[in-house]
Amino acid sequence: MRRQRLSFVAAAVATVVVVLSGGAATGQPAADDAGRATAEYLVSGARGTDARTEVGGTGAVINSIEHGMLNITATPGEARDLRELGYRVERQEFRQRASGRSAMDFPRKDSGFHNYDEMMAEIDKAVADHPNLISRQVIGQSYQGRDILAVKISDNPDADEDEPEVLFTHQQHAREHLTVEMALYSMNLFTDSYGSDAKITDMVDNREIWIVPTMNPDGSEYDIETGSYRGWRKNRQPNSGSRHVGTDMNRNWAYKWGCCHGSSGDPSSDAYRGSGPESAPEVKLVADFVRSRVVDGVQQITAAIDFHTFSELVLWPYGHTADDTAPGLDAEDHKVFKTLGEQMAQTNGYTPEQASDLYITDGTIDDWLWGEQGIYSYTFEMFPGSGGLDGFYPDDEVIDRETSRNKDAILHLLSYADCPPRVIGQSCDGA
Ligand code: 0X9
Ligand code: CA
Ligand code: CA
Ligand code: CA
Ligand code: ZN
Repeated sequence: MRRQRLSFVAAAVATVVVVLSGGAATGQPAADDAGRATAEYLVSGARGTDARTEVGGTGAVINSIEHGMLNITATPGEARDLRELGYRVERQEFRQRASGRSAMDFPRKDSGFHNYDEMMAEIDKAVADHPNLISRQVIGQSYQGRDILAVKISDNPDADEDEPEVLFTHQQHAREHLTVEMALYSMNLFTDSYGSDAKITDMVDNREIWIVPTMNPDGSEYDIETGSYRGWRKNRQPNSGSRHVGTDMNRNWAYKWGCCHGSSGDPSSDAYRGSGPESAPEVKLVADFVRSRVVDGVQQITAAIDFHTFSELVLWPYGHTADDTAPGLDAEDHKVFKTLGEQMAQTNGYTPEQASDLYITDGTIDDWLWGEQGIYSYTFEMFPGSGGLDGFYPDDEVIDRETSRNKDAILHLLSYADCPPRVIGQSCDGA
């Protein structure tokens, strides 16, 4: 009791000192010393997809939708634009939890989450325990130089067998830490249950599973480094000509980049699309990795899930248009996406819908994976179903339940990876 109180006071004093010295040194508002150009707001009066797309069109990021109320993160300028459009915009106070713990790690009460080093250690251990089932490769470095991995799970993992390949990507958005736990869960599931669970054994034998456990290690470490969560979303790449740091990686992919008012051109925005497609090194290296899976002119990866939090959704392309079909996505493709998406949602209780039913986005990974690579790609928004910025920081007690919740969905996608159109009774022969 006594110890706890003392450490709390020490942490509070340390915080004050940091804020004061930072502000004095840079002459900038305290909010920016924490790296946050944006704040949390509640927006009312935005009912329906068109209104949400208008809200998103200002560059504000929509965190959740509840009874016509939107929880957003926005810059002061974006909040002003929204008020000018006639919306009611109310500032929310994002309460960060005190940690009583050293820097560069999660608060003690959330120690079940893995920081970057802990994630790497967990992967190294899995490789050491199951060298015949996992191999890991470094596919490049983040802006700040951290290794970004692709973990491959298959029997004969060091051989490139002629099997359908499936890609799981995680944590494009820094604060979506539960998605890293999702990656570690999948990795451990496929290796630990190999040989005892028939379905898993079958998938490991007959598929090649690629897991990129984090795409945004710099942002993730930045989000937790003070012991209090920052609510950070973007990467940590500086923007020339601006004091605002970071690109929203899920607006930076090279398919219809910046096409459709589904991202922002302002570096201060949380939905900043970057200076050009693939300008974020982390996006480019994962895109290069995906391109490297084209063998003899055929993309080996047939299906993919990009994991995010939160809202409990299964989303499919396109996000850049409200239409069900568009160039490159015909009625049949739509039916495959919808059928498989609804079946996966049946298993985890998420809500299935086209990505643009939420709001229009451009430059997202799923549009690129389908539009450029022909990969049946989904976005999963994990637990919780609703909430404000605190929705990004669930207690670590939920990790087991909310990662294993997706076991059947990922197995379902894997089982159709030989020919996703099979789900609507079509064959892929001679394709
Ligand atoms: O805005 C996003 O990138 C995703 N939501 S999040 O709260 N995790 O940031 C939703 C993307 C939806 N659109 C597509 N998947 N295309
Ligand atoms: Ca930890
Ligand atoms: Ca292969
Ligand atoms: Ca095999
Ligand atoms: Zn996200």
